[in-house]
Amino acid sequence: MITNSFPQALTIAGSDSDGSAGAQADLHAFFSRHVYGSSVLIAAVAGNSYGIHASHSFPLDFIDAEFKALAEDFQIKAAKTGMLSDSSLIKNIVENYQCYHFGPLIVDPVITTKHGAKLLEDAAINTLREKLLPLALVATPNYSEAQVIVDFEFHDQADVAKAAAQIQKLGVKNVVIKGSHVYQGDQETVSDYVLLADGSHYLLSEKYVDTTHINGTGDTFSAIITAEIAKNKSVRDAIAIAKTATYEAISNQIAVGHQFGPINHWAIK
Ligand code: PXL
Repeated sequence: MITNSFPQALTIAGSDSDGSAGAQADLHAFFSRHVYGSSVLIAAVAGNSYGIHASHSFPLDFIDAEFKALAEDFQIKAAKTGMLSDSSLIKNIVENYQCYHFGPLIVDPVITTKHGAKLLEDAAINTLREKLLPLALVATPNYSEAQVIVDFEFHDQADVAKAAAQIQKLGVKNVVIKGSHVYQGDQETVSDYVLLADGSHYLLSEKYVDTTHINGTGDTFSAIITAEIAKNKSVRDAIAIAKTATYEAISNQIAVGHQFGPINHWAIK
C-alpha cells in the first residue's frame, strides 16, 4: 500500500459536545464523501440542541503542536476553518497554515450559531478580512455573515452580488453566499449565490425544508467542498456536490435532541 495515497482533509475548528456542528459535523461530512478526516481543535463548546452553555479555547502552543503532529505524518490535500474565537487565534492559524502544506483552504467564516451565540468576537472581524480570507480558495459565508464581512445590509439580490464581489476583492478566489434558511412565510427554495474565480456567477437552489434540525448545515456544506477538493474535483463541481449533499442531510432528519437538532449525514449519497 502506498503511504498516504488515500484522500485526506483537515478541519481547523471547535468541538461541539452534542456532535451536531463544528469539528464533529465536519468529520461526519468528510466520512460521508469517503475522505479521511483529521482535526486541529481550537476550542471546545458545551452545546446541545438548546444552545451553547460554555466555551473553552485551547492554548496557542497546543494548537501549534496539533498542526506539527499532522504535518509530520499525514498528507493533507485540503483544509477548512470553522469557529475561530478571536484575533490571536486567527493569526496563529494563518501562521501555521503558511508554515505547512495542507492544500487549498476553504474558509467558513463562522460568526454566530443558529441560536445567536457568538463564536467570533467583534474585534476579530478585521483580522478575518485581512489575514485569513485572502488565503481562501473558497469562502462560504451565510447571508448574515456576509453582511458582517462587507459591513452593509442586504435588501435584494443585487446587494448579495455586490457583497460577493467585495469579498472576492479581499483575495478570496471563489465566494459562495448561502441563502437565508430562516422561514420567510412563502419561502420555497434556498438559493446560494456563487461567484467563481473567472468571474462567472450563478444561483444554486434547492427546495426549502421546513425543519428545526439544521444544526451543522454550514459546517457540512463547507466540509463537503473541502472533501471534494481533496479528491481533486473542480471548485464548481465541489460546490454543486456540497449543495446536493447538504439538502439530502437536511431533508432526511433524524430524531436527536429536543430543539435545533443535527442534520443527517447518513442521508448523503
Ligand atoms: O455551526 C456553527 C458552529 C461551529 N463550530 C462550533 C459550533 C457551531 C454551532 O453550534 O458549536 C464549535
